[in-house]
Amino acid sequence: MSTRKHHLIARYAGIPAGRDPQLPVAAPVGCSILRSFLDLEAQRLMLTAVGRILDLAPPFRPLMPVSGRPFSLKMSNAGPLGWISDQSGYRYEERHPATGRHWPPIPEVIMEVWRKVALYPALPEACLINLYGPDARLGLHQDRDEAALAAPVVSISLGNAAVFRIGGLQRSAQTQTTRLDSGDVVVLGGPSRLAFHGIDRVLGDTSPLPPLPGGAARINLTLRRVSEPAMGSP
Ligand code: MD3
Ligand code: FE
Repeated sequence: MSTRKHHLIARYAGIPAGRDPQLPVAAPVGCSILRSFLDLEAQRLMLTAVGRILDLAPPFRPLMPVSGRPFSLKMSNAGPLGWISDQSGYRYEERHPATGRHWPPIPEVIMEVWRKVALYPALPEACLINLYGPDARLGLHQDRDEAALAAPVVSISLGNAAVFRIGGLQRSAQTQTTRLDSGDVVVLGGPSRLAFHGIDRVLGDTSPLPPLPGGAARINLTLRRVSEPAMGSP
């Protein structure tokens, strides 16, 4: 059986998915790294779709709540809800902060990844698009602005590789790093859903793809279910 299939079955059964061979320490249960999940053709299709989203919903630089310090990366979103951050806080909004328009829909090529790996009975409402320049990073944080914490977060990496850091459920827990390459998909379900994580750095000249939209060195998509699905809804 392929490693990929093994991870999915283990997660579905609610048992630990074995140690990822590239992680020195066991990752939090529910974290599955599906390396090379997308082939080059699928990655190119996805990039085209992301380019269209960015034409309609241009990348913006979020600000840290309170301090107003800018993030080193830029963001945009697709879907009925988009995640934004400014001096008044983090939240999901139906509209782009600069254009005032609704976010474009999540493209089918991206939805398809969720259907294959999320094993969750509702579709994602937000596709957050993180655009990294060569020197951008993302500090250690938890993703907990979603009511639907039983839904996994699904991450898709495109472009240059990056050093991904993951820890435990408390900021003080031990952390470890692994490399995420273009085409890798990470599923963060179960206990790992609330694990602290971040991106230490982008690794130059590691992209197998043509230049990325928005001039980014790396793009990460995260698919998120935000609201609890209504009982019995598909
Ligand atoms: C672990 N993005 O958008 S993706 C984020 O590569 C975010 O841009 C990073 O962290 C990136 O919030 C990391 C992998 C990832 C995504 C969501 C998670 C790991 C996660 C949620 C919970 C635990
Ligand atoms: Fe995150």
